[in-house]
Amino acid sequence: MNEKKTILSGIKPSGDLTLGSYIGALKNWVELSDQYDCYYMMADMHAITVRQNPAELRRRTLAQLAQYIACGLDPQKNTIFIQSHVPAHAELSWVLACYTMFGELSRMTQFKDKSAKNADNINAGLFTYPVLMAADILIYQADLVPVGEDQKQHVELTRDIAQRFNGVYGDVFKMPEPFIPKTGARIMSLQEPQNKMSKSEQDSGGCVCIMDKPEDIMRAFKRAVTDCETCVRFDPAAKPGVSNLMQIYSVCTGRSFDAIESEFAGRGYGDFKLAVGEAVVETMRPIREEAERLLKDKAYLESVYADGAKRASYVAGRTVSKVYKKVGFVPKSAL
Ligand code: AQP
Repeated sequence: MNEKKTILSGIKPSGDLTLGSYIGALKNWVELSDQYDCYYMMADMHAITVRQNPAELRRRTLAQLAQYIACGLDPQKNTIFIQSHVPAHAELSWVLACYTMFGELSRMTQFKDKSAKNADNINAGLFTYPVLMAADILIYQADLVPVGEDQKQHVELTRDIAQRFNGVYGDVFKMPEPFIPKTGARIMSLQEPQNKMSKSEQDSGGCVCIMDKPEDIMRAFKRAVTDCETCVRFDPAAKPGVSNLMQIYSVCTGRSFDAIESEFAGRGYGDFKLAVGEAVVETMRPIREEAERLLKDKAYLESVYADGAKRASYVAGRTVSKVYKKVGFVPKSAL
C-alpha cells in the first residue's frame, strides 16, 4: 500500500518559465519529491483560456518539461505529464461543473483580473478555469496542492466542490489542502514590484526567465526599480522593490534577511543589484545548461511525457470511473 501523501501541481505554458516560477513553484516541488507521491503537469489546457500561438505553445510545453527535469525533478520519482494527454481531466471537469455554482465562479479574483487584462476575449474557459483545476486536483485524490498565495482561493473552491459532491454521493474525493511555501511565496516584477512577476508579461522588463542569457539577467537586475532611501532593509510595504530583491538574493544564496542587511550596510543599491544579478545568474546557469542539453534529446523527452501520461491516466481513469458510476452513467461495455 502507498502510504505517501499525494501532491498535484502544474504550471501553464503561457510564457517562458520565470524566476518566479522557479522560486515560487519548481524549487519547492523538488524538495517535496522524496516525501510525497508527486504529480506535476504542464497545464496546456489551462493555457488556452488566453489566446496562444499554437507553435509557441508546443515549443514552450516541451521547453517547460526540459526545465522541470533540469531543475531537479526526477521523472522516475515524479509523475510528470502534459495535461492534454490525460483526457480524464476534461471528463471530470464536466461533471464537476455541474456541481459548481455560477455565483462561486463569479467571485474568483483571478477571473476578475484576467477578464480585465483580456477584455476582448472573456471566454467561458476563463470563467470555468477553477473547475478544471478542481478536476486536476481531485482526480489524483491529492492531499496537498503547492500553490502561490494567488491560487489559494481556487483550492478553497475545490474543497467546496468536493464537499458538495461527497455530501451527495459519499466519500468519493479526498479533501485537499493548499500548501503555501514560507519563503519565496511571491516574486514580484523587477519594474513594478507591487505586481507579481508573470510569465505572460515578458515585454515589461520586469521579468527574468530561467533560459535567459547571463547578460540579459544582469541587465534586468541593473535596471530593477528600488527607492530613494539607499538602504538595504526588508520592508515589503514601504520598500517593495528592495524587499523583492532581498527575497530573491536570500533564496539564491541561502542568506537570512539580517545577514543581507549587514552585508550591504553603507553600500549603494548599485552594488546590491549587481550581487543579486550575479547570484541569480549562478543559480540559473546549471539549470539552463541542462535544459538546453535535454531539449536536443527529443526522444528522451517524449519517453518521459509518454510514461508520465500512462501513469497519470491509470490513476485518473479510476477516479473518473468511480464518479461516473456514482452519478448514474451506464458503465462502459467490456465487449
Ligand atoms: N512570481 C511568482 N512568484 C511566486 N510564485 C509564482 N508562480 C507563478 N509566478 C510566481 C507560481 O507558479 C505556479 C504556477 O503558476 P501558473 O504559471 O500556472 O499560473 P500563474 O500563477 O498565473 O503564473 P503567471 O506567470 O502569472 O502566468 P500568466 O501570466 O500566464 O498568468 C503557481 O503555483 C504560482 O503561484
